[in-house]
Amino acid sequence: MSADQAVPGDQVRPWNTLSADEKKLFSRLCEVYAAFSEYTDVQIGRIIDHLKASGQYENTVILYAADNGASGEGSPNGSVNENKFFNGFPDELSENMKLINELGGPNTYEHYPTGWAAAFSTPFKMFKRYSNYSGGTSDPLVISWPKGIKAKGQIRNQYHHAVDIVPTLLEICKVEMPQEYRGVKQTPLAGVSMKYSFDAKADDPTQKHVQYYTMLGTRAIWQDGWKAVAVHAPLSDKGNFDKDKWELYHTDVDRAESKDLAKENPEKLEALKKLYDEEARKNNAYPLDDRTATQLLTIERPMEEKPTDSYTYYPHASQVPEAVAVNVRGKSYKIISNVDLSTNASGVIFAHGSRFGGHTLFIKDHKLYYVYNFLGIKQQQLVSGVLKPGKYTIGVEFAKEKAGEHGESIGQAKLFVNNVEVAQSEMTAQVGKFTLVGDGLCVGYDSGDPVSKLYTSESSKFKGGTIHFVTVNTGKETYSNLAAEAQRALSMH
Ligand SMILES: [Ca+2]
Repeated sequence: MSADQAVPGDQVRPWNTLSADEKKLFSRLCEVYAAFSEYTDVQIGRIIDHLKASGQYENTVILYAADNGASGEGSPNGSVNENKFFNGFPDELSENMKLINELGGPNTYEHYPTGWAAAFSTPFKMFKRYSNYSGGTSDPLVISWPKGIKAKGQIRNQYHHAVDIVPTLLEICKVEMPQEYRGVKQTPLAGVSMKYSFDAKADDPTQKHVQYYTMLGTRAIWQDGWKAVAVHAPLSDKGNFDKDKWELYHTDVDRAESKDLAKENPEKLEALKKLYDEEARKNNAYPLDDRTATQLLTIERPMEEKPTDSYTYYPHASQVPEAVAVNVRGKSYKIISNVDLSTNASGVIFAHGSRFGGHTLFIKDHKLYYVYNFLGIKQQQLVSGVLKPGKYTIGVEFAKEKAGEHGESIGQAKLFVNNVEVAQSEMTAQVGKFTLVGDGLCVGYDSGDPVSKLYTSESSKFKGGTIHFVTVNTGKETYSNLAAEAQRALSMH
């Protein structure tokens, strides 16, 4: 991919340019992935064993495939925390080296470097997210159905796509796709059945004629053995789709898409570009969207309730999923809580996230702590003096001052007890989410994985007192005014 299109995070570092330490780290990341694949395979074997033992194996259709090409989300140096990718924050080799002996364990959320993704996708170009090239989309598909398929251990080369799986299953089951279900008109199936291939020869012609591809700003179209590809990197935020250069491949004879024939066949290319537009309109593929991962993941979603800059949470409730919790990403914010501490008060007052990123306000050894865990890289900590038993208004203020080199928030954090500042420090905060899924916002405990190493899941449960509420405010009101209001509420209890 040309330099003006390429994305730095998707670059591959050539093996012969790596240091001995780097080779050791990169090898280990790959070994852990291999172990994960083997483990997964063994677990699927258990399902097969059960199907055999229960007499269901012969008449069960099993389709075995990955969901895309090898993943290139591990950065050129590999990652010990994939959430860095989703925060637009690069991996540091020295940080990763520190964790080499922990890879594959609970302390890492690892991902192998882009070089392995390129190697695993060979002979195809690029990797996951690049829907334009086969390295992003091609996977082996194994189909097993002992009662219905005579052939055993054979290969079929007919061109097909994941959208062809449902039509295949419907044909096997002799079921017709309803045009309407419970009064709702159904979107017509995009694919064609692959069932004919069970009895076909390896190189018999495919019964598929057209397939479009699109994802994250990338696009391509295949028709009867030819494929047109727009050269555009996913998540690149470069836009200008009308200026994309197109390539042309004769996939019937060049399955690896290695020889660009655009210059020799300009008419063919133009016809395929036109066909892409038709298929994209038919399949709702527009608009093309190449916004970055951080941009996509931090889109404000429409909500039922009116927009507000103040959220109040109470104890004894389920965790609140990040998508509907207060959004402090890239902003200044205040957290204020009224608590009643007895002699042995301890545990989490407020927490959101995990060891891979999050923030938490808690009591330990009679002191108030605020820890902001920036992407698992650094645990930034503010701590008070000893708090005697009693009623308190406690809280934190983070005032964002600027954006750092990678867009992260940099500012001052202050810890307060009864509206008096007890600690202050510079702090770096995330602009992306704390987690992709799970580990929501909690009051009175830290769900799933703990944000701070200073407590465990078990000891995170608040005891020895009462949490009245926790308010998170992202508005303009000063900390002092909000705390004064909370203190008045506390005096009435
Ligand atoms: Ca958690």
